Amino acid sequence: MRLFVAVLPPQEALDELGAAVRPLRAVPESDRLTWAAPTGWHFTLAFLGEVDEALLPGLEERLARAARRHAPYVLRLAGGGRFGDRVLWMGVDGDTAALRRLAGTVQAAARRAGTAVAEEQRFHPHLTIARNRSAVPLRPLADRLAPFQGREWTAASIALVRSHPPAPGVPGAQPRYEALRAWTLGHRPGQ
Ligand code: 2AM
Repeated sequence: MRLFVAVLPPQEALDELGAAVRPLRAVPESDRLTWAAPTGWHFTLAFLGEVDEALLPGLEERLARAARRHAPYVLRLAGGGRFGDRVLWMGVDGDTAALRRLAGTVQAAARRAGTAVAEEQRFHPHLTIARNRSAVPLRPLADRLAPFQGREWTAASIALVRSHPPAPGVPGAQPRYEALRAWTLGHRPGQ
């Protein structure tokens, strides 16, 4: 199964972003982009790719341990941007050093559990808003999202998410994300 570990922003933060993104959908030609469903918006900490089901118990144990070693930290959605003309995204502000450390721990945990976790050259936390396979320029959209500053929220958990691939041959079809498990940061049972 195709898995990744993510930070899932709270609904209020996603609603604010939704309100900022909605007007962009009215920009001419924006219907040629593939807009990620807001219900699946997330920040990926580690992309694990295809994982053998047999590795799941060990992976879950190591992710639980990784979560226990980190304290909750404060983030806000802020500063939209783009990867060339391929991806339109929202960035993150606040204790990004804590986010980066958490991503490092989660990636190491996934590696030790035997998954082929993607080696990050440079961790670039981003929440994908739209993907682009057309010639529509993303710059005007990214420029409109660049000043966005959402409210602060406390990131207090990590989630193991399964990505169900989209139906083949359906243009614009999207993967469906299913959160399998979540672990609270710094949480120790019985304390
Ligand atoms: P993206 O949004 O930039 O595409 C589920 O696919 C999540 O894993 C998405 O956040 C996606 O990032 C990320 N992802 C997919 N393939 C990846 C890869 N090869 N390396 C790193 N992250 C990947």
